[in-house]
Amino acid sequence: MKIRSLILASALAFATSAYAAKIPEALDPDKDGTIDLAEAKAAAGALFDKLDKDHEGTLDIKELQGRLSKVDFAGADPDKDKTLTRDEYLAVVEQRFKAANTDDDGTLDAKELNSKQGKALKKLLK
Ligand SMILES: [Ca+2]
Ligand SMILES: [Ca+2]
Ligand SMILES: [Ca+2]
Repeated sequence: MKIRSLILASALAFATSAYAAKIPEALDPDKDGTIDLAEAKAAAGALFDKLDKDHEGTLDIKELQGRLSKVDFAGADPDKDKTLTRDEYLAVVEQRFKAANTDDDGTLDAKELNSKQGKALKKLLK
């Protein structure tokens, strides 16, 4: 009995820590365990600046370092000038955020963030 509850306790501790580890702190500054759209956009904006090495205020597909496929890039670049402005980049972020937020509650929890759509979003955040 004792061993059983010990195993249960450690399994629970493991599950809890795994859960906590799933939302990176950098993406969740208010530490409520979920990412809202403002947090996603703030992280995406910071990444945008980091990737924009020539400081032109735009990202080309090379600067994105594989974060968007060619097809996704073309879809994200409606004016077809082969670069993404910050607005174009954040529009993709918002689109992916909404796709990942399957329960439509305005935030992404760890489970949503680790879904296929959530992972696609994460690529644009860090
Ligand atoms: Ca949060
Ligand atoms: Ca463009
Ligand atoms: Ca949600």
